[in-house]
Amino acid sequence: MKTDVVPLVAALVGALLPLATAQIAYCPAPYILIGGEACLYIPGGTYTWDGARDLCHTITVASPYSSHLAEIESCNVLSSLWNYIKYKLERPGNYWIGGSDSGSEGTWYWERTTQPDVPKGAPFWFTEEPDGDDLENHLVVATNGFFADGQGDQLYGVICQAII
Ligand SMILES: [Ca+2]
Repeated sequence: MKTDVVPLVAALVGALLPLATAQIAYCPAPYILIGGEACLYIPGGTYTWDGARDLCHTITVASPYSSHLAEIESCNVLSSLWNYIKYKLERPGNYWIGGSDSGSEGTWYWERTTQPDVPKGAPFWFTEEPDGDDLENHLVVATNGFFADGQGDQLYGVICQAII
């Protein structure tokens, strides 16, 4: 009996694992799969945060995806993204993503959903970030690979995400 149970358990684990880890197998062009979980694209050029948001919205992708500033909620995606930017693209720098606390100081939300689901604290945010109070209300993946708050009129790179 025991010998029959082991393959059954293995089959069940194999069937459930993709659901548990939210793996994505395919991303619509020009997006690429980062960390096995997120479809991200990094256009060239630098933009204000508003300009970055508008740029992502103009990228046409196949249904059911749509394009937005990136919503990074996974440590795996953040570290994989930073390795991609630094070692593959070789373009380390500051990059806008889709978070803001412009509506309510200290409450960080995603611009697409207006939900306060932006991760808080370590290991996403760098030590003592966010530190800009009312002067810095938009979310940056900074040169050190961690979240920071930035002034929305600064010109930074852009990370877009294709989201279902
Ligand atoms: Ca702020």
